[in-house]
Amino acid sequence: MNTDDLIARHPAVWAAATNHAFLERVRTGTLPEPAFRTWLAQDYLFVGDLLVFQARLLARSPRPAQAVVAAGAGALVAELAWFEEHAQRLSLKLDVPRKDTTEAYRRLLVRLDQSPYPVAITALWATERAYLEAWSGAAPGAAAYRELVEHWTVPEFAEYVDGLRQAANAALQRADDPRAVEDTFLDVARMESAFWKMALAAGTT
Ligand code: HMH
Repeated sequence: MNTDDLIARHPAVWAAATNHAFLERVRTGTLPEPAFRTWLAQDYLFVGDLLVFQARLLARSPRPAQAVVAAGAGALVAELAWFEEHAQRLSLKLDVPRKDTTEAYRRLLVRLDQSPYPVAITALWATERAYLEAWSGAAPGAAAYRELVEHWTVPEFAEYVDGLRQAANAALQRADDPRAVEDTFLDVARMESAFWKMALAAGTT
């Protein structure tokens, strides 16, 4: 099994993770302001949680994967600063509680600390691959969101995701529990769609 197989075997779950009304509204400029603000604050919390997970993953990454995992962790640190700048511009508070979905995603990441390395690196790839596809579908995006869309559609981000794909596929050659890999892939994909749903719901209630 490799990363392509995971997506190919679960087209509906993957489509739900990467296409959502939230993104369509980013594309057309019809996203309610509270939905955007909720997404920004909750994704900031998520990125902090992802950094914790990724730092731990780096500690147990095999030598060939260290560069991509470390570079990604560094990029997440920069991304936190980027979120902080956006929040400041919008006078948005970032020290808000995690909503249920953000908390559930955090717990999934904590659980992955205990998972075999092939499961964890494949989950990281899936998380980032989902964002690349999701934002690519919203491109170029309405003027207000263009900078945001660009952040996850620049060639550097696509190259990073490809590096993760290679690291995951190298690990999957030796994965002794393909079922656990697949289950975790599905968990990540379902968290991704739940995250869009959570953000949009905040703007429509
Ligand atoms: C929910 N998934 C979510 N947020 C992100 N920022 C990424 C993936 C990519 O880092």
